[in-house]
Amino acid sequence: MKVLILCLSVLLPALVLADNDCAKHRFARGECAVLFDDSKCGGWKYPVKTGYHELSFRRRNDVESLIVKEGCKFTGYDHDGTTAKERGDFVIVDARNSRRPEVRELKGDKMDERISSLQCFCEYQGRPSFVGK
Ligand SMILES: [Ca+2]
Ligand SMILES: [Ca+2]
Repeated sequence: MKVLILCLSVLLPALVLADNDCAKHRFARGECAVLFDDSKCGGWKYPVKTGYHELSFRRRNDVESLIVKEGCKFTGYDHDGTTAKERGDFVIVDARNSRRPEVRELKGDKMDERISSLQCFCEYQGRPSFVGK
């Protein structure tokens, strides 16, 4: 029993912390989004900068959750490719109108563990956007 209590007192705070990991990330300059191996921002963590990127063999078809910086828009694609058609299915997380990073769990989404390439860009913040000009 004593061992069990000891285990719980060690494990419980760790679980609570893991749950909050998504909100805790501080974006470095130029970072647009962060990809995670597991749900709730668990497992390996891979920050991506703005632009188009193809994931390495180790990271492709493995992303289960991600966060997108406020003011930015993320698109994750099923395949590598130079055209949208080649890249196939995709998932969009649009945080351009957000004041906080947008957390997305991919569980239940068709793109769960399927992202192989991605595109991410940010708009300037604190300025009016001229969408539709
Ligand atoms: Ca995974
Ligand atoms: Ca894929």
